[in-house]
Amino acid sequence: MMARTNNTEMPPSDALLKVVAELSKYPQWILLSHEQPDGDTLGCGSAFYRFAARFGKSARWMGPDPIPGSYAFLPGSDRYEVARDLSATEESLLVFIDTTTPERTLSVSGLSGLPSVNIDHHGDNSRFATVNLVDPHAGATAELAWEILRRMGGSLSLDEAMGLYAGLVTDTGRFSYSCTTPRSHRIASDLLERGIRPELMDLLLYCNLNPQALRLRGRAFSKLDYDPDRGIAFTWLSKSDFEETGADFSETEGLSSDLLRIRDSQFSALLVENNSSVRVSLRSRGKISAAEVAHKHGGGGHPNAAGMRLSLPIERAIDIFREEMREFHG
Ligand SMILES: [Mn+2]
Repeated sequence: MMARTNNTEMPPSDALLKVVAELSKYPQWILLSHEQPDGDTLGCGSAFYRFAARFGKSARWMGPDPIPGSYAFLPGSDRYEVARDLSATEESLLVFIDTTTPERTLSVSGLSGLPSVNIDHHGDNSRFATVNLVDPHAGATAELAWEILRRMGGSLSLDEAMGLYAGLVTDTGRFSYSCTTPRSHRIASDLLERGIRPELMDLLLYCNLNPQALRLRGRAFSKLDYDPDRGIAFTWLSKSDFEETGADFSETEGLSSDLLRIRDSQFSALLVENNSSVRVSLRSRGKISAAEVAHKHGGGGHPNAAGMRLSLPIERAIDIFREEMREFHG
């Protein structure tokens, strides 16, 4: 477990000040969220986007995949642009948000020659931008975004606070993961001072499922394969599970974490058939590194939560994964 030494009174890092200077210098920001966007990349994007308007900057907010319906409440999400590629100029600043590598968002032509900042908390971030603010001790990129915006413009508006709170709550697992620090709670406290109502945010973020989503979960739970000796939970969803329940792909969110609600469980894997590949979500309590398993298959993430995509038929992916799990040592 990482040391919980971060707090809001820490002196700002050079990288943080450089990001603030870059954002102040450029009149246009291009805010980039990652593929299959989550609450953190979208919440921060939303906060930066709304802040830009208040701060006299023009901004675009973009990503390769649409915003899931459950995050449509985020301020500015109606202006989000879905694109696969982008040609930018030197007049605008590219702002990569919560993005481990540039490949995780839309492809920017001539990226290496363009001004860019990279704001992230993934330890395996490839530090690809001209200025890199990568802090693996941050529970969410939203914590870094809060530090940046606070230094740029004093107190935050309620709209901006909403985005940051959404990022903070979702990436810390409602303040339950080991990445949650005193700093996470101090930032949450500040956001509550800005007018955030936690019960309302909980409704928006977590009480938004439809019956199809619950039926889909039922399918995944009923196929559960559990190894009590090593605490490994494993299940999968195939195309027919989606067709027969009417649920869609985004409705698997949170499912792999639910598998770890089994007493004494250590590790979970959820395989989901998606078009011609299989998306794998891994969750761990720490004995087995989810990131290590994901890296072996070209994926990435944190020790406690990681993922990858296998270009295999689902049946084959299940076999391979079962085999591999026999070799895991917790
Ligand atoms: Mn994040």
